[in-house]
Amino acid sequence: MQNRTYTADAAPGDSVTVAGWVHEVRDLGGIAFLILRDKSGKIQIKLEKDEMDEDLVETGLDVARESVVSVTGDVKEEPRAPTGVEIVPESIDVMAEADTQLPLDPSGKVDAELSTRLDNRTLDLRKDEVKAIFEIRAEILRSVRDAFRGLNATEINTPKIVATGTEGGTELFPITYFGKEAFMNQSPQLFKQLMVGSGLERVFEVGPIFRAEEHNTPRHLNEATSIDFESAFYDHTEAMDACEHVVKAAYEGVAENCERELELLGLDEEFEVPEGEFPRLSYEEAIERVNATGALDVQLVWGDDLSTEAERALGEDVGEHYFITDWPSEIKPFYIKDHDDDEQLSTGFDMMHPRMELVSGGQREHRYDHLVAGFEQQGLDPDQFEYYTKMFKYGMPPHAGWGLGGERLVMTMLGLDNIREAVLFPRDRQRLSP
Ligand code: ATP
Ligand code: AMO
Repeated sequence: MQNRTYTADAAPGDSVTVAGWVHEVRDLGGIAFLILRDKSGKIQIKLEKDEMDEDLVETGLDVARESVVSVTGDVKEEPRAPTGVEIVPESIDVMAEADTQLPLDPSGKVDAELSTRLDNRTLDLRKDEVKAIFEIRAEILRSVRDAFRGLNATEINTPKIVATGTEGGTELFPITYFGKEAFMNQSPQLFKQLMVGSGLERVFEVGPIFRAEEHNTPRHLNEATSIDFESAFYDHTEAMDACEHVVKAAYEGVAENCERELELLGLDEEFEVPEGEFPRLSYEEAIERVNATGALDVQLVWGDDLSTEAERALGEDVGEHYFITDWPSEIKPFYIKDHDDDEQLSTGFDMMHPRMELVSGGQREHRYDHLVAGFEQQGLDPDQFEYYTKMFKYGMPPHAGWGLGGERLVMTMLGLDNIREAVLFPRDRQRLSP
C-alpha cells in the first residue's frame, strides 16, 4: 500500500488512506465512531448514519473488532475527537475480518494471564504498553551497538551449533549433528576469545545462548540473548569500564528516544539513567555485607556462591548497580585468569542490578600452559578443546571481556516482574511453541 498514511501523520485538510485494526466501534445512535489503530497510534473515523452512504456506514458498524481495514477519506479538525482530528470516510475496505471471539482483549480492558498472552503474542502486542517493551528493547540494542562501535569494537556472529560447552557441563542442550553429538551454544565465550587473537582485536556479539537451566524462575530463560564483549590488551578493570559505559548508553538511549514508550509503561517520572561510577566491591566485602544485613539464616563463608537471597539482600543494601570483583578462583570458570600475586583470587567480576546479576566477565587466561592446566583442574579434557587452546600457541594477547544478559537488562530497566515479558516467544521448561 504505497499510498498509505500513518494515522499519526494524518493532518486536517489531507485526503488520506489509513490502514490498521478496528480498535473499537462506538455507536451513539445518529452518529458512530470507528477507532482505527496502527503502529503510530489511533484515529477516529466518523460514521454519520443519515448523512453518509448507507453501505459505507453499515460496513463500519458491522465490522468486528480487530479486523483489518483501510479507510480513505478527508481529515478534519475535530476538538471532540481523542486526537483532535477525525476522518470523514469515502470508502472503507475490510481487508481481513476477525473472529468475534478473541482469546484476549487487545484493548486491554480485560486482563489476561501471562501464559494466555504468550500463546497469543500477536494479539498481545497490539497493546500499547506491551509494544512499548519491544520498542524499548530494540532501542537498547541499537544504543548498545552504537556504544560498541564507539569503542571501536567489531560486531561478529559465532556458531550456535557447537562441539563443546563452556559454562559447566550440566546446562547443555544436546543435539545430533549428522550422527555426531553436538550442542546448542551456551555462550560465545571461546569464539569471542579466539577473535581477540585475530586481526579484529576487539569484538562484540548480540546473539542467542541456550541453557538447559534446572530451575523455572522469573529470571531464567532456556534461550536468552547474550550481549558479549571481548577485547585484546584489556585487563579486567578496563573491561568493567566498558561494561559500565555500555549499560549506561542503553539507559541514555532509552531516556532520549523512548519518551512515549516510558510514558505508556508509567515510567516517565521515575526513569533514571544511572549516574556516577558503579561501586566496585570485592567478593570478600560483598559476603561481609550480606552477612551484616542479617537476611540469611546461614552466614556466607569464603568460597560460597551468592544465592538468590544473598543477591537480593546485597542489592537492597547497595541500592544501585555495582560490581563484585576478585571472586575466589575455585568458583570461576577455567578461562578466567587468577591474580598474579594470589592464585586463590580471580580477576572474574559480576555486574549487578539491585534485583539480580546482569553481567559476568573477567580477564582471561592467555598463557597456554596455565590454560591447559586450568582445564585439567576443572576435570575437562583439554584435547576436546584443541581448536581453542592451540591458538594460544600462536600469539594470543592478554584480553578481557564480559557477557550481559539482554533480557535481564530490559527486565531490570523497566521493572518487569517476569523475564518472559522481555522476550517475544520465550523458551522455558513448559514452552516450546509458539
Ligand atoms: P452531530 O454532533 O454531528 O450533530 P449527532 O447529533 O448524531 O451528531 P450528538 O448527540 O451530537 O450526535 O453526539 C453524540 C455524542 O458524540 C456527543 O457526546 C457528542 O459530543 C459526541 N460527538 C459528536 N460528534 C463528535 C465528533 N466528531 N467527535 C467526537 N465526539 C463527537
Ligand atoms: P554467565 O553464564 O554469567 O557468563 O552469563 C552472562 C549473563 O547472561 C545472562 N544469562 C541469562 N539470562 C537469562 N536466562 C538464562 N538462563 C541466563 N543465563 C545467563 C545473565 C548473566 O549474567 N561466558 C560468560 C561471560 C563472560 O565471561 O564473558 C558467561 O556466559 O545476565
